[in-house]
Amino acid sequence: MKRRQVLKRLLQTSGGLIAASLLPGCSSKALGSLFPLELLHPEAPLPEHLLTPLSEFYVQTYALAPQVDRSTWALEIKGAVANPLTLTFEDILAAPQSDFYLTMECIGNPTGGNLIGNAQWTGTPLRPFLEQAGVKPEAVEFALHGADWYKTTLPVADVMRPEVYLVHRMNDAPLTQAHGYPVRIILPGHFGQKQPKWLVGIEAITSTERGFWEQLGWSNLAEIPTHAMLRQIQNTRVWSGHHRVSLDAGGEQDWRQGILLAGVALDKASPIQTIQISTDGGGTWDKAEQNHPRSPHEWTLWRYLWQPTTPGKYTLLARGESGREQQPLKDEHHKDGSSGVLEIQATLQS
Ligand SMILES: Nc1nc2c(c(=O)[nH]1)N[C@H]1C(S)=C(S)[C@@H](COP(=O)(O)O)O[C@H]1N2
Ligand SMILES: [Mo]
Repeated sequence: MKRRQVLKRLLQTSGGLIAASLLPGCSSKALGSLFPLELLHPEAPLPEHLLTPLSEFYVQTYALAPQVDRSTWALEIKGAVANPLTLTFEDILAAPQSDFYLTMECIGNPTGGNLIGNAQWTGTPLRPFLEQAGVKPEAVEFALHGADWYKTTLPVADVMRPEVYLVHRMNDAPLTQAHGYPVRIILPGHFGQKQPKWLVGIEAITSTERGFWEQLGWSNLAEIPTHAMLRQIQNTRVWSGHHRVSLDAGGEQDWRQGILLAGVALDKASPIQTIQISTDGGGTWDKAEQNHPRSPHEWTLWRYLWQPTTPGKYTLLARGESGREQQPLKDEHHKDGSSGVLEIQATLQS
């Protein structure tokens, strides 16, 4: 069977939603297939963007989500600054607005896990406000504060980057309470813990401090390593390092018709150059097809058509490479974010 026919067949047999795959301690929402397979039609290029619907976007909050009133909300820029500022929501709206795509991931996401989502965000750059406030030379870091008393810190230069935004919309709707209504900060290149929701304070500090998660041992910079994740095998959402799939011969999901593997890859700043796929536990590797998002902060989408000929047990791996680094096979430091290659066991029935 030709590649085109194979993919057509996959499209015909995988319309429905699959049952929920749950992470311990994670929200118990039913998850559909990551890639709507219509988007994988061989005649269509890989989509440019794949947005995570809000209904599937993970929520990670250490305490209860505070209820913040937009009309009384204020953001204080304070500490070691020449002119402390208090910004209202109207001040944020009056500044120039733009949209951008960015993938948010929790540092505690196990490789392949569901604590990751891609959204379109709307807001305004933070930098002009910091310039207006006049950061004093003795400032070394900013402490970022949420209305729930969440705190995290980053070096001054990192927070002064022009790509750091105050955002108030996500996927073209106002931020929901769970995602930080009315305003959160986005610091590209860092895991989610560096992006406080319900942002109420930006404080220039003159000695280094550690934030909430950082005091518990999680990485202080929390930069996103180069990592590719296999997320979907045919219409099954893959979600853990111990995931096993079994595929039948014959019937609707006949593996002899070809098996579609698909996933995402991300790095803190460098475009993903290749995603290598192995179906023999790392013995041989083959390049996946991928898209090339304009922003390195949006996940790269990839797919690979695997055409095995013999039944048996296989170990599937996906390994990403950016201009910066090649993804390690094993995780070294779990509290720096999971970066090791996910091993998926696939059994092909005879
Ligand atoms: N104020 C506040 N901001 C926060 C958190 C929090 O608990 N409180 N959790 C952080 C963590 S650990 C992550 S991974 C992201 C998750 O963002 P999301 O819930 O919008 O997906 O928010 C970050 N911002
Ligand atoms: Mo997180």
